Amino acid sequence: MYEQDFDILREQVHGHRLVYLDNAATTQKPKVVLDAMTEAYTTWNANIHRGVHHLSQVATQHHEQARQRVADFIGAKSSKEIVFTKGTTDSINMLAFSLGEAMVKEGDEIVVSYMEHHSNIVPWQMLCDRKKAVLKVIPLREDLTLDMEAYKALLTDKTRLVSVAHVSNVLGVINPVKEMIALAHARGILVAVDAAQSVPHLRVDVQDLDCDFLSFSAHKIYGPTGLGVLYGKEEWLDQLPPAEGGGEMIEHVSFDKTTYNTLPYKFEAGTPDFIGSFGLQKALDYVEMAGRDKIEKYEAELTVYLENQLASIPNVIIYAAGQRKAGVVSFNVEHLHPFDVGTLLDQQGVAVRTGHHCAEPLIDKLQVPGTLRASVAMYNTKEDIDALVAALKKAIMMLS
Ligand code: C6P
Repeated sequence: MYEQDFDILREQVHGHRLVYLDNAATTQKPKVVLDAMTEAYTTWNANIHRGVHHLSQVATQHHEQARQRVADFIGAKSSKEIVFTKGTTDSINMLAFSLGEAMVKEGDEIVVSYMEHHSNIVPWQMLCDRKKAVLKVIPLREDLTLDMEAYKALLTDKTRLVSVAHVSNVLGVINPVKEMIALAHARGILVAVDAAQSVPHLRVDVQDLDCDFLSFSAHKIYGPTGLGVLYGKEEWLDQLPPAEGGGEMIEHVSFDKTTYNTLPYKFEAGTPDFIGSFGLQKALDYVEMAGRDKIEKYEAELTVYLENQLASIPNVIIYAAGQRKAGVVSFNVEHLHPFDVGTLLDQQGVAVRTGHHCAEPLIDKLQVPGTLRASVAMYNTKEDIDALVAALKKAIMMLS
């Protein structure tokens, strides 16, 4: 559905219709988002929160409306809890620095899982190095879901924070974050959710989940690149120090003492991406207009169709087969290198991702050089999946 709103989907690649199945890496942008950003640059571009002049006030209004839009979209109590960042990676780095300064000391523990993206591993490793804290890892079961018994055992008096992906960018599996949050909270432990792969596919409500922090990227939900969101409960954001200094994040500056701005501005040093936030607002409007429940149901069906069609091809191995997934399926072909298969798919116009998907610990665990990963968005169709399957059969024939 809605493929007519995405001009890029009419492009040809190597003489074939583009079949874009790399949406977990980034989604394409609908015309309304592109037009809105052009309109912003051509009619009201001016720096925000700074000028008394008309354009600056219009731009400021749009940026703050976008913040409210994001708050409503993820069910935050207040727009003060929405910090604009450069993306999920930036959100998690900012949180790791800030929370580390305020709440982590030598010997404390941070818990992540085995299926995390590097963005939800490395910032915590860096924090642990800085503070002499310890990183603990939730293992996976045979079926590649989180070992919840092991998770419970990892929560101790030393645990300061759990940071976990809602949806794995490699396996597509949906982790039981609500249950994990309740278990952590029962011991007074904070939880951060990496929602980069869930917000685009599932109705995520931060108050329902009761997460303390949550991150996602605009570019994975039909919005522009270079913009992301860090949600934090007001009571925690209030207690954390800013991660970066500069304009915008201050109240008063003097060489004797600088005081910081109120929430969320104390976390937004420098000129924010106010054109990007307008694009994200339009992207979220677009998703809402299409119907979030309708999209979730459609993509869930498409993902099952994708997995079943791939599984019907001899020698195709599906990872976390049969698990409920959100838009992502990883697979390999026995005895074939994923790069070779991916290259032959590309030559037939089919875009999938190959490699370790920035989740090397998980890929090492699977004992493979990488996987092929197909990921769907609201504009993909069963015809796209059929095209992938036909191209894959041809690639296997050529390589065998
Ligand atoms: N995953 C993928 O192809 P950024 O790059 O900051 O927008 O998002 C980082 C990130 C964090 N967590 C998860 C679960 C992710 O999937 C990603 C981005 C892309 O899988 C690019 S590596």
